[in-house]
Amino acid sequence: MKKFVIGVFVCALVSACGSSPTAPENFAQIGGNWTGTFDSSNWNPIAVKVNLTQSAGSVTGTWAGPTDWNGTVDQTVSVQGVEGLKFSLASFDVKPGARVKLDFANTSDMLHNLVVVKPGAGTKVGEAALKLGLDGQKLDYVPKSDDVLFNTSLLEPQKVESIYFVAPTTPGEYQYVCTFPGHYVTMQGTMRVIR
Ligand SMILES: [Cu+2]
Repeated sequence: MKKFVIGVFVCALVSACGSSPTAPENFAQIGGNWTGTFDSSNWNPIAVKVNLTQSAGSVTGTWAGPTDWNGTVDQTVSVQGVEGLKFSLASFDVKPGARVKLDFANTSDMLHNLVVVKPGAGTKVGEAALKLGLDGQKLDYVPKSDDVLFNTSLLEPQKVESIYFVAPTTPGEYQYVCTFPGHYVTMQGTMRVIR
């Protein structure tokens, strides 16, 4: 999995701050303070992610999304990881092929991610994450699997991350799951792709 660092967060706070971030091909020029990584093998229709950091109630870092989206997002969805090992939404709907911005906020005091998987694959992917063992942490507990469609990073408490993806074109009941070991048992939801 190829990852590019596409920015440096809060340069002013880092003494060894380098030159300003350069957006890779296909990416909008982004100003200000921000950080992000994206997985080039996951470019359209897979998620592009931007990590945003929350401080004093405000989110630092903005991004209009992939350049070829021309600043348009068809749908924005906000989901939180909440206390009690749950997602704040049991389900949400997206249209087939929609350009989706998904804001994931971890408002609990545990580590969480959000992994969108193929229909029916939530538990399977959760179990695969359990078997990652010592490799799990560096993979954000996301197993390498064709069942995984889009995912956020593993977020510490009070962190926010937005990912951008093109929804599957095939309608169905996809699932999202937190793959931090053991959480998949209760941390699952349904992303309905529906016309
Ligand atoms: Cu979790």
